[in-house]
Amino acid sequence: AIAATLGFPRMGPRRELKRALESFWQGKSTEAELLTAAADIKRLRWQLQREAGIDWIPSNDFSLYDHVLDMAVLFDAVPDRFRGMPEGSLVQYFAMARGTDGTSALEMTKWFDTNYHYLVPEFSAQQNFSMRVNKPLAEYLEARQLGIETVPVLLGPISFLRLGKVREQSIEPLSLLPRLLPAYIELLTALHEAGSQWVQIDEPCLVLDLTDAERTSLREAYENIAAQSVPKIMLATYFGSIADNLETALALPVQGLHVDLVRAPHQLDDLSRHGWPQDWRLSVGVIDGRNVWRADMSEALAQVERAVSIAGLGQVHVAPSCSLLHAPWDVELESDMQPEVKSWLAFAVQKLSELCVLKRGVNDGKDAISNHLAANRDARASRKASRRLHNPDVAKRLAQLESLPLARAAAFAERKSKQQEHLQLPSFPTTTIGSFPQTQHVRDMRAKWRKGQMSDAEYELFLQSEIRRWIAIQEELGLDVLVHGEFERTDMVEYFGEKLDGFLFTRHGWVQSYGSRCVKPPIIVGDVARPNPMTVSWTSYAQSLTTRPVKGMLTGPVTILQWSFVRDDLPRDEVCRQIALAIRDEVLDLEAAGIRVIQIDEPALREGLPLRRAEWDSYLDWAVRCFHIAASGVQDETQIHTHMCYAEFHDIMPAIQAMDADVISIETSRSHMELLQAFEAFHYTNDIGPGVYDIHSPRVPTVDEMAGLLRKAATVIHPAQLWVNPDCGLKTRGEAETLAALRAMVTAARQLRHEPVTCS
Ligand code: THG
Ligand code: ZN
Repeated sequence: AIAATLGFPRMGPRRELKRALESFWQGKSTEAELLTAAADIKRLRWQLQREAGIDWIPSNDFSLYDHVLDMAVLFDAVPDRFRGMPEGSLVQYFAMARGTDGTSALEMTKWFDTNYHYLVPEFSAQQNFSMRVNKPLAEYLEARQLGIETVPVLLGPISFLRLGKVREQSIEPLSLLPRLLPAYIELLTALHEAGSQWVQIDEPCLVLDLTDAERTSLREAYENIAAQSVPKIMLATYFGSIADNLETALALPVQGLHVDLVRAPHQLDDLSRHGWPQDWRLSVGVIDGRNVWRADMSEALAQVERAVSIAGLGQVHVAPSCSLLHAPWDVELESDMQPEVKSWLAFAVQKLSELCVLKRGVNDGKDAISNHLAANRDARASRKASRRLHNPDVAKRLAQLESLPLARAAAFAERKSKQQEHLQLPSFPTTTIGSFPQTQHVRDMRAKWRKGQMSDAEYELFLQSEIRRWIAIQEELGLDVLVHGEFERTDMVEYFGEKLDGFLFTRHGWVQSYGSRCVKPPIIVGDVARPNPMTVSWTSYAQSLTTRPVKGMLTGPVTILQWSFVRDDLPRDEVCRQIALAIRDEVLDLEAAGIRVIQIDEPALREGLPLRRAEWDSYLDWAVRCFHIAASGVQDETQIHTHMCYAEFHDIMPAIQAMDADVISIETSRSHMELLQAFEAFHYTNDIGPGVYDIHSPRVPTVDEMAGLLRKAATVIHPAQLWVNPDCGLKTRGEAETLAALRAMVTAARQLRHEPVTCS
């Protein structure tokens, strides 16, 4: 058996790629300097893998921005608006990724159920594909120059098309396959001619529900490819079970299949039942590419041995479940972390060693790795026994959940009138999503405080002065429901994790989110509990400064779960209920402190949706229940808001309704209120704030634009249900543009208040 990886993190141990990109974008470095930095990172990744003992080392898994964008550019799927730019240049590439003053970027969306975002290829009805600068070949040769034979990784033609969109929506992306295939074959032929024996073709769409037409397209694609002189093909699936697509996959003219045994361990049963094609390589993903825990090595070894019994020793690849892109780089960088805790964790570099130990175990026998197995058992036992894991109070509260009424006491209509009595809001009430611009000044002060150059008291005074300044601004702008501005928070999930028991933190555990942007997910290691209030003092302080209602701002349980690395010794829904109870405590403390409007954000609710439809209902059941646990303890008079972004709602409307938030704010402005179609088809009864302007752009929208969007919304949703707000938090915006945009937004709301009711 050999050890294989499917992809490696791109940022570098200290996010060198992020620095190189941002410096280039700011004009502080040249293209040559950027490319040199990228080459250094690529070399480091290859050498690390080779030195660890990995036999199957990928190339072309690196990208300056995104691997899906790379494929679009490679095959010339460049929308017309980018055509004026130098063809094939970095200027054009980054314009597609990030937009320019006059040109909007490609749309960005979540890569399957991860927190990584890819750029959505935009095709047209007249789309022609041709091979341009051959990046996969260049990287393959670049590695060979360093003496490292690599396996080029390509996104498969079916997944590539399926992840894209045709501008003319009546046309199915897969209908473009016959036009894509010649370019795809040209790419594979070039790799073959350069000496590449194997390629890894990722078809993660094989773990989704596929139609018969899609299966036919798969056969068509691979039969056409196999008819040419191309490298041997390892077909990679990940993030779930290939399940009912197994038969299709095993009938394709390829030479190997990768399966994700972490997400779907039973797949080996399916394979052995079906019969393994002779001479095919079987790549078994036994090391979790999506989480940070050390593997259970004896269990992983048993799986690998099982794979050997199916495919034969010479045909087995010991591999991570998916690309290591989704794991942080190296736990050894965590110099402040307790050694015991470190011994529980495996980041990308540690996962390489795990793979190589397993390879030795299966090739040379268990005895050859007995010391590793023993150390692994000890580390796992130490984690299991750790006092960090168990909090008897949490278990007790979870057991009592059954007897808790988990819905609001009164129906929405009754709550709404009680809330209105207290809040006295005008029609088309205005608010914001929670955060105000985190200026360089705010960041500098936080950095000083973190470094100990500023006392806690001084830092608190500074934050209070920012809150004071922004309460005055909001009153002057005429907003109706105010917020404190969240100046004390970096990433919202990190902020709450730091205040809760049961979480671990890293200093360098960055994971790419999109382009140069990274997140540092907290690690949920033990039972989650809230020892002390987390937000009450900031919100109460803000409320003490104004007679208008101040909205308390919390992150919801599903989002905290979804954006953390989660312990693997409890089911996710149980961990989520623990978080929900902690948030419930915070909600009740806010209410007791006199806060009458509380927002519980759930931007990640949609991305947590299982990839297979058959599993949706059970997920939505517990996710919605967790929202109820968090939200339902309050009195009728307390108004619960929630916020969601980047979501397509139409297929989960019943769940959104079941959350029963008094007000939901959603991102709609980029799609010009298209999202509201969902609310048209489904009769949603509670209040809604469809975002009236896109906070991702520095452009200040006009009063007319926003009033126009509101009028459009009012044709679908009763005006009495409508709120007026931007479509997301304003943390990343500048102060001047934020003030101008909010001023215009309030003016638009006032206009609508004076217009005769026109609708539904
Ligand atoms: N938090 C977490 N996950 C997320 C988001 C979030 N996933 C979806 C979406 N929001 C992703 N968006 C972003 C936006 C900005 C940044 C990261 C993800 C970002 N990161 C800083 C960077 O890379 O420079 C680092 C942040 C920091 O210093 O703490 O700007 O909001 N968990
Ligand atoms: Zn948002």
